[in-house]
Amino acid sequence: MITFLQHISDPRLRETARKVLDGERITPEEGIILYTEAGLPLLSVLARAVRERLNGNLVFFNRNFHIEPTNICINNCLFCSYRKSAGDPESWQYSVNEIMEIVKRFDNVPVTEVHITGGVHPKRDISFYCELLRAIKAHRPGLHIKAFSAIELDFMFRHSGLTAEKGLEFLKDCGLDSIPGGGAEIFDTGIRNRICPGKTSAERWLEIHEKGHLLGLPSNATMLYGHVEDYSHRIAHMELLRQLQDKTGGFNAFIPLKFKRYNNPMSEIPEVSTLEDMRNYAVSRIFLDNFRHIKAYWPMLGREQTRMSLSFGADDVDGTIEDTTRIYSMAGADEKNPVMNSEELTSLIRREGYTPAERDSLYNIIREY
Ligand code: V47
Repeated sequence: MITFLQHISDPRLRETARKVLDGERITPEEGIILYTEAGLPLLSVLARAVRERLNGNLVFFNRNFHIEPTNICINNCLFCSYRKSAGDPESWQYSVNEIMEIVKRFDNVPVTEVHITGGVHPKRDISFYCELLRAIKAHRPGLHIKAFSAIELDFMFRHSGLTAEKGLEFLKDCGLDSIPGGGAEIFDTGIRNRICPGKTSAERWLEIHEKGHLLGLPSNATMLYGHVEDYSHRIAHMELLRQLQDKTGGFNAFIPLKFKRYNNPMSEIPEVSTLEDMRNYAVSRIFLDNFRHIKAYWPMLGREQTRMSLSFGADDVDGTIEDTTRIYSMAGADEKNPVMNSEELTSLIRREGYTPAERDSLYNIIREY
């Protein structure tokens, strides 16, 4: 290993690489050095060392489907290709019965998780969402419900005058099992005001996740990158997540989300390259040393890029999805019909030399392939 490090001429980069290989935490400044000074081959070596320490040779996936109850939203995020106003012919708002019809389509499919998230509907309150959770649990008690981003939750709680703690306790009692990672975007206030003015603040996002963790509701965390932010904003975002994870240990996975430019008001911004995506996977894998899992969300990335991400620290490829999400297809994702069965997922993972492991929502292994 000493010989390998000797080939790195920049002393700051060499010291950063040494720390990573020795299992030491790197500082935010060292995170920036990795983004700006490290070549992709070095990043791949370092990220794979970290992923191997945490997950051996395993790459995880689950069997899941998504429900997007509505695309009507009080927010007007500039990166969003999906939001519509009430009354727009392209808007939708499913009733509890209509959502249950979707759930029932999977009655004979061995899915273990439903992921529910959508727009922040101005007229729906927490009792609507509780009724939905209860209906799903009554129909299929074993299905894990990962639902409602901190943005949707913030609105529900404010609307009904509940604290985050009380609101989460209530939803947990209705059947909520965990919280997805959406709505984090970039925590920096200046960037947030530019890309999603008026949206729930970073502090509130973090508060809701912290309260969830303390109540036994694990969650994920996302980062929307590749638009107007720079590396310092990405590192500051991950530093806040790393600090919260040190406190609670409640995050399951970190999910970098690449900004997709079609059909939204930020379309003039070019998308970053695949090489930049790989750089970002690797730095997040290395920096977030207390997150066990880094998820490459294949409906957004595309199959080939997902394969590549496994060499840059990703150890989770999300799930089978079953063609049930529109957030990315409407924003110009390569995957127009996001559906991959478990055979396709496992062969994608195997082709990169890893061992596929089907997991449940808490990363317990259901089956190794
Ligand atoms: O918060 C919206 C992003 C997120 C665009 O927890 C966009 O397992 C890129 O959070 N280009 C919602 N990104 C999706 C999400 C998610 C996805 C997969 C798994 C999990 C999980 C969570 O989608 C939003 C926003 O950051 N997004 N529009 C766009 N044009």
